[in-house]
Amino acid sequence: MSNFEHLVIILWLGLDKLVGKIPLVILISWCYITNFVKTKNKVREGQMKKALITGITGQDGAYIAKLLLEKGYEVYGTYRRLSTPNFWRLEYLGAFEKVNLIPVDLSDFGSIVEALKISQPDEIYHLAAQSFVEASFETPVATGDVTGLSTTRILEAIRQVCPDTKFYFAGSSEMFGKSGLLNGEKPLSEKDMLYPMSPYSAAKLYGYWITKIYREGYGIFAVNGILFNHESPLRGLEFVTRKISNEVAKIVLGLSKELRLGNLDAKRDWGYTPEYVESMWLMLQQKDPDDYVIATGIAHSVREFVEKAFEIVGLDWQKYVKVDKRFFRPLDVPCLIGDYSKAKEKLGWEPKTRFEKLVELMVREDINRWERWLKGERFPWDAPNYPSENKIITRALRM
Ligand code: NAP
Ligand code: G4F
Repeated sequence: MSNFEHLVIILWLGLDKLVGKIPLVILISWCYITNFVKTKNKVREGQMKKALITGITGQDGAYIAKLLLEKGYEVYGTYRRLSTPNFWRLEYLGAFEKVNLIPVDLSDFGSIVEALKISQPDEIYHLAAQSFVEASFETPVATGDVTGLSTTRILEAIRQVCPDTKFYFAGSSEMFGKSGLLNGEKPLSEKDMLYPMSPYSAAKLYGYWITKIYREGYGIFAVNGILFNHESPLRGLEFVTRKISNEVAKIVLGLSKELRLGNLDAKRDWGYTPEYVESMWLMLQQKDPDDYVIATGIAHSVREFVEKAFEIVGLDWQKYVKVDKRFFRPLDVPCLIGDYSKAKEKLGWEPKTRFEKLVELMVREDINRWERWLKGERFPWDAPNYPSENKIITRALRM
């Protein structure tokens, strides 16, 4: 509804006592119907922008789907067939019913081409990836394929089918790898050296370069977002921040007794995901394609995250946290801090949510979910179905 229509309803509410409820009901229905017709007409007239999101079931995919819907886009998402559907994040954000879903296997070029023909997107956000760094040591070849090579499949499909479509590649601060250490823990910018330390980041580096090659070689509007770690209550449970917030919630409610972690000294620059997906959209609204670092400029150690999370619930972390060999990696990036000054200058983008607030909102949301669960409420959410990590035999354990 337009602002004018809202205003009319508010004024009418004032008159409600005088004229009775029936005209009000008619007016509201009329507003919704005209709004629905307007939206349909926009699609028909081609005014509404269309976006295709790969990895729409993931953390970033769900948040950007919501953002684009709010901006009036017609949103399409690709997903892979799983034996159990995995749309809980979209449901959680109220976006599930509003997006169009296309089954795609990223190793299958034909299914990618088909998705482009169906959606005819103005913008593609390529977010699908094997995104867990630890798992990339377990499955380096598959990670290379989905996280790296699938980027070429999509770019090649764009080149053949819809060369005017704008393309976003989800690059990563992991690509800096050892550069963070060599840089003396100074914030890393677009100009710093990329020195990957995992099969995941080597695959991302490939995706980053192929994105530049299609931009420079074929004139495709293709950008690299070099995003530092970003977190939220929709973060996967295997990532350290959500693992901590979820386990702290369970401990404080008496559902768990300990939290087992790996390298507590690693430092990361953690931001809040809803703000980070806005930067992806901004990158595709610029006149020219370019690459941007997105970060907060401040890093904290895993230990600091743990301390803060336990402090929020008034517990002493040292009584609950155990260091466990299984969560160490063959190689681990010691420190990542980002310099987002280019994004600030060119995109007008800045982080808003700081570390303390981020930890707090994650812990509070996990407590809220487990409290509801204890009361017997069931709602879309990952944690109760997650296997105990004791059952998972990681590479570190086998070494
Ligand atoms: P996420 O929650 O793990 O989501 C990953 C998405 O990729 C999910 O939709 C997942 O589908 C899909 N996917 C995984 N393997 C696939 C495969 N073999 N075939 C098709 N789809 C597959 O990751 P995220 O945090 O949203 O991150 C989004 C992107 O940004 C990723 O490319 C990630 O590498 C990159 N990135 C993330 C961060 C961060 O801090 N979050 C920072 C820098 C870059 P299922 O739901 O079916 O598993
Ligand atoms: O939360 P993490 O698994 O994230 P990581 O490896 O930094 O990767 C994430 O951010 C990247 C951007 O830099 C993305 F590209 C990538 O897709 C992903 O989203 O681990 C963070 C740190 C690591 O140093 C890890 O060794 O936490 C350390 N850590 C310590 N104990 C642990 C644990 N990580 C996990 N996952 N689980 C632990 O028990």
